[in-house]
Amino acid sequence: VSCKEAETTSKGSVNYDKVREAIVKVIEVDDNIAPAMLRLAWHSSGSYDKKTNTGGSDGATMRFSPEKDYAANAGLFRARDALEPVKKQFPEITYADLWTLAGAVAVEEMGGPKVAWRPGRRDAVSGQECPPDGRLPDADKGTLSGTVQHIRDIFYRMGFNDQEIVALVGAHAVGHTHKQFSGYDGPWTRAPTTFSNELFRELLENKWTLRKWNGPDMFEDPTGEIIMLPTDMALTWDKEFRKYVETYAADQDRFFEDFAKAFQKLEELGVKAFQEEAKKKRGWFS
Ligand code: DDH
Repeated sequence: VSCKEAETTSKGSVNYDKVREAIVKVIEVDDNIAPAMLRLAWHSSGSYDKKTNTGGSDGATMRFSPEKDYAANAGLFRARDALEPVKKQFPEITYADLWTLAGAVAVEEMGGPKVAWRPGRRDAVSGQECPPDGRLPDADKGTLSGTVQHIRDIFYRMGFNDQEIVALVGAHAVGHTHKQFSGYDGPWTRAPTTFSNELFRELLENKWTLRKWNGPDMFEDPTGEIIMLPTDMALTWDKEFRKYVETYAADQDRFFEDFAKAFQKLEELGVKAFQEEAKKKRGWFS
């Protein structure tokens, strides 16, 4: 079986507005699932490598081992499982389209910007196409310079610049870290189901200290109620990153606009159908 034949693509007449409504219903049952959906979309897309044009949301390979068992993806079964009834209800949509659409819908439902989204991703049929482990960022590389360099290595590999990196990490305004999944513990903001520029404001407005505990190094505010990962703090310690932290802390509209663009780009990295369409548009093959 050739690669082409082994793939499945969203067929014909999926009513994507109806799929959106079904995703919203899932979020209405438990709004803590929205941040997990956003993270599922990010982790399925963020495995992209520009040089080899591999990884990314196309294929929805996180359904398979080894990718679903990578440490970075711990806990994402919550979002995958929550979306399973939607897939059952609309069997023609691919998982790859469903997961990325759910990311966009989650952002919107939490009060964030509208993220442009289009269908066309295919589903792989086995784990053979899984990207290698290690393509998603670690939250800590031991030193400030090592951590800053790591963030750039990971996101430049996907094709992002410093401004886009800071905008994307603004997603940590929502959701929690979970001791049982990542070893970290707590939310970044006091409104973890509201998409806003609050991550940037909290980063700049608090005095952050290392939490004294026997878990991994992380930072907490004076109340100990909200937290930052070393990679989040690094955005304020690096001069280039900090510029954008300050811009977004002062201007939520600008953050929303830049996040929506960067997130759409993230969700479309490496999608073969979109790449072919872009080539045709350039006229080389017509
Ligand atoms: Fe993240 N993230 N993330 N993150 N992330 C975690 C949770 C969530 C890093 C590490 C962690 C992005 C970037 C980074 C979300 C969205 C995004 C957790 C906790 C860790 C650890 C997981 C757990 O315990 O359940 C690191 C490191 C980076 C980095 O850039 C260096 C980006 C770019 C996004 C995005 O969406 C664009 C969301 C949402 C969550 C909350 C999930 C939940 O279940 O709640």
